[in-house]
Amino acid sequence: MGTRIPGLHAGDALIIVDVQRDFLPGGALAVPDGDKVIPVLNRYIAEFASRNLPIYATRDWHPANHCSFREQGGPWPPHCVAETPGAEIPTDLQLPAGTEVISKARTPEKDAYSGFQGTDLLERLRARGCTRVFVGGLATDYCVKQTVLDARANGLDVVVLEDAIRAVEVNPGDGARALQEMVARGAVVTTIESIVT
Ligand code: VGL
Ligand code: ZN
Repeated sequence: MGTRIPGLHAGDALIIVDVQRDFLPGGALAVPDGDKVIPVLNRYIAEFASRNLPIYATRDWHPANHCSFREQGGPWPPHCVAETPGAEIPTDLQLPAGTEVISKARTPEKDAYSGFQGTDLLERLRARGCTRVFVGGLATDYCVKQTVLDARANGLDVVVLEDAIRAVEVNPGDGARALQEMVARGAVVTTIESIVT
């Protein structure tokens, strides 16, 4: 159950992490039930958009020879190669005009699970006066987790959208452990029912 949180207000932002074709069923690195986050995220998007609150969408945007790919000795099959269909954000995710897309892990040598790593996401949030971020997307145990932990490390209040995240679960329980870690670092957990009144 989500903690009851105050209503949305100025200073809040929505961060949608890595909802991309390769992380959805049928994709190169499919997250189990990854597609289930989309209708729920669309509800969060509608709430933020109707209040003119900023929305950010991060995306994995790898070169074809990225270090996280198995061919290069990394842990993952090739996925989210920049400019390919697998890297696309599916059109059924209803991102409004004005959504800011943040591309990450764009160089061969470095991986970046966090939307803050090697990007200007923090500067963009500060420029818009954002002090609290609501985070959902894929995957709970990798990019969602690292984005949340970095947001906390940067002094932002964080609300994790428990009903709009799914885990890879390389090891069973990784998703639950990741959520515990986020909460231990001060993130609050919520669901859409706590926001839509
Ligand atoms: C991710 C594995 C590899 C993620 C990205 O978005 O969670 N996971 N690259
Ligand atoms: Zn990746």
